[in-house]
Amino acid sequence: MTCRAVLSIGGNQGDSLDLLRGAVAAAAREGILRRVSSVYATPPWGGVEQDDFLNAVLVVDHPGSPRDVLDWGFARERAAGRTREVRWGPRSLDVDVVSAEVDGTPVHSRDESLTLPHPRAAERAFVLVPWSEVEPGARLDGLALTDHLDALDPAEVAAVRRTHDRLAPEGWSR
Ligand code: PH2
Ligand code: MG
Ligand code: MG
Repeated sequence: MTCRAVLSIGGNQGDSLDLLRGAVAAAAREGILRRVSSVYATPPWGGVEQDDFLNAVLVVDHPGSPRDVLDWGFARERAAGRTREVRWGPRSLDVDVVSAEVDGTPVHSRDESLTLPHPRAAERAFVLVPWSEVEPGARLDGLALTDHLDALDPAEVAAVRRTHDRLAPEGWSR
């Protein structure tokens, strides 16, 4: 089984850039990394007052199932010292599976521990903007990412600011 997954990574506690780089380095080392977006500075989404986040999107080709990709993300979160937190509150590293394909077929899952596609991805400029950078032609719930972006408040989209930091390790090639 090969699972191609789109992962949203982000955090706002500790050295966020370093923690994002750690997750990307692990994916590169394991040979599963296919695409990495720029790093974006993003206002907190979800109504909890907290610091801005750094966010990015990765595309991976994992040799296992979507559940294995989720577990891979949990392992990265643990490596970043993640503890259980307030829902939508501050965290050191969050790795979310946004969408997945198994052997080229899109996965739809209503499992409460892994809902695919991610039920809130379409509302989150911090996911859609970096995702459209690395997969401009991607679709989510039958619509192009650009259509989802057009449906959001333009101020929310504009508040997702691309930085000049790079996540991929020196010399990485897919
Ligand atoms: N993650 C959340 C809640 N709110 N806001 C931004 N900007 N970026 C995030 O990654 C984020 C959030 C819960 O996972
Ligand atoms: Mg999340
Ligand atoms: Mg999460």
